[in-house]
Amino acid sequence: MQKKFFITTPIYYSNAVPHIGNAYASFIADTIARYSRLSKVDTRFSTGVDENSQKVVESAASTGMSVMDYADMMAKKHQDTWDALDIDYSDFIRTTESRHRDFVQKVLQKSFDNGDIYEWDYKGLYCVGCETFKKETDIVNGRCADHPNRELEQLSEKNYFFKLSKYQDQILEFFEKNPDFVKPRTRYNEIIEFVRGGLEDFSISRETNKFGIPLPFDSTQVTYVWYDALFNYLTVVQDDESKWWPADIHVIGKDIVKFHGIYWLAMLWSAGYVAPRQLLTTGYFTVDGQKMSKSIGNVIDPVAYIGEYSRDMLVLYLFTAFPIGEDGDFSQEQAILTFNAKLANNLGNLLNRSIALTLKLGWKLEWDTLSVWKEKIEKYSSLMDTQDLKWSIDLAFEYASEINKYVDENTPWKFDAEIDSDREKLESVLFYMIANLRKIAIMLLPFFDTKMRELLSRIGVPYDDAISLVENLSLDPVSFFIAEKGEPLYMRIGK
Ligand code: ME8
Repeated sequence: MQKKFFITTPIYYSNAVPHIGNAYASFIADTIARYSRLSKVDTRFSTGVDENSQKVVESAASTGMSVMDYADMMAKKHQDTWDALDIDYSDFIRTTESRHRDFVQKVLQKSFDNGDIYEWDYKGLYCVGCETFKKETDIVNGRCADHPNRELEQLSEKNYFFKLSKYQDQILEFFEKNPDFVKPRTRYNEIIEFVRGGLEDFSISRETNKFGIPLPFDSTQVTYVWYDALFNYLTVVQDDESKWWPADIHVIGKDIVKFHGIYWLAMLWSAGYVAPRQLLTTGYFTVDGQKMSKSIGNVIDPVAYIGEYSRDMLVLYLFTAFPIGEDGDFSQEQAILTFNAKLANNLGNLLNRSIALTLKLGWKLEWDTLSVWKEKIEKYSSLMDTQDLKWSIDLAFEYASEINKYVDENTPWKFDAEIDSDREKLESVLFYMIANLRKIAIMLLPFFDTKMRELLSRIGVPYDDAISLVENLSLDPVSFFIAEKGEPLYMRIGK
């Protein structure tokens, strides 16, 4: 069997430019995809924009542009954002593309032909914010609990419905057989509980909306945005579906786990496809203790943020502040403290010390034995293989602290390079420092690619892209050289 890995982000609504919450999901997928590529696995990583939404139609109207002109402009802004953030995706999908329309019409027809889609006159309260019908229990003071600034719309129209209820038992059985399908476990349990409560068929078309994919069996209706959006994950791999499907990981926020854990499975089975392998569900974070919102004015633009600080600072903080799956808070003060403590001081210090001592000895260092940190390598790769990114990063920085501590205890600056016995001790301490620094940099490569490659080349052991990351980690080079002192790798922020 061919070894491949296919990971996706949600496709983001294109009525606004991506904010830091969207960037969070993309950084996670990007890091996992980079690790997979560095592990020499054939990797595909897709992202894109969700365009057939009423929100996009409304935003276009407010700018006075045509919907398509607006969608073109916004798709470009999304792509520019991901490029600026160095998100190394392989596919970018727009749901207005003809390849997507053709594919969605094909799967709709399949489900229609096998009797899973039927017509019904429907009345209900619709929230454009969520792009779903709301039940009485979801409504607070006449408004959707998640979008209190929007009026709910009373819709009464002919709709086509998808027989979700038919799949209830199959979904439960699938969950029982696949205990790791949804991570973290709390979300997995939530879905099971929801499904046990009973599944209702849902509407998959709109009569009044004009922007969207026409149903192949009734062109007076357009496809419900969530039905079309989920299928983006299959549209992107139409060039070689049998190789890439099922997707290995869908990275999604906790807000959309029901769509992916319930609707998506039934829609796939109905159209003759197998389920994806895993949903990696992220928590939501607040900014300085408050929900991100335009009215509060605390929505962080990730591009402006990395312009002022750096991508590495943003990734470091987003990944270490809270583990994937948990809710957290983005505190600007903590972001700076974390950056200074871990990248500028801990790692930066180890590099500075290694360089300074090597220069004292001469630029080249050779050694032939080294106690290998085997258990650290094993722990690191098992954490990366289970996408525990926080613990992997933390492990690398704990490792750096240990090496700094070792240096403090061995006081290599006290040795006199002119005395033979001292020189030998100095060489041994230095070799140990640099050999381990090299391993730390390799562990951090999927997170901070550019700077870690720079670090490795500054200690004279560039990364060997012909072999896997773990092989690079396990090999111990016999020589290092440091030609010059250079600028600090990371400049401390503030005093
Ligand atoms: O839901 N904290 O798109 P969307 C963490 N188009 N993550 C956050 C966040 C926060 N405060 N806010 C948003 C859609 N996110 C649909 C998806 S997929 C077939 C269709 C992230 O633009 C989180 O990953 O509203 C969430 O799922 C995603 O942004 C929603 O982006």
